[in-house]
Amino acid sequence: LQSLIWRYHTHLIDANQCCSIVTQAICAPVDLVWSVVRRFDNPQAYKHFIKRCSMNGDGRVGSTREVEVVSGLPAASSTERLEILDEERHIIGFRILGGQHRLRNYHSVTTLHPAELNGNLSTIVIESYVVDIPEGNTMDDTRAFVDTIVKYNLSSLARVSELQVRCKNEGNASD
Ligand code: A8S
Repeated sequence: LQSLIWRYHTHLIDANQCCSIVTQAICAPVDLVWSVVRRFDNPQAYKHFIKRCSMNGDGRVGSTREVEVVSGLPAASSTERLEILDEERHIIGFRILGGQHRLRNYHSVTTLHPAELNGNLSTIVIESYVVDIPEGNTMDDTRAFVDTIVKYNLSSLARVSELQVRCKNEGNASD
């Protein structure tokens, strides 16, 4: 685990950039969480700030997606490129290429790690990112803004995944 974190969540950054790391525990098995996270074409399954998404490509590295953001945010759209998708080690990463928003050169890596919480098969999610500090903003402002979005996304991911576990268990009970 330590070497995975070192390898995928250590970033070289410029003086005008900031980075951060957010973690989330989820009471659902890693394969279930991965089935949600791996869908580069369907981020709105748990990223609730995203209204619509259309993908260009076959879903492999190099594919791009065009996302439309819900109203009320200082953003409208984003063009994003899949940079890494490791199905065995449960790693996904993307980079923002452009769009109507202020997060230039944003890139993030998300890794899933199997765990056991209170005797349940569970998942630890680690997500780190790098982004340019927009002109007129401080590092602290930028980190606070992006951390809020990432934390919200990961807590939604927990909710969505845990709901699926419950549905499955209920299904088994009635078999
Ligand atoms: C992600 C992470 C982020 C998405 C941000 C940080 C974004 O979709 C939103 C607001 C913005 O200002 C930028 O994993 C952008 O999606 C919700 C449109 C990129």
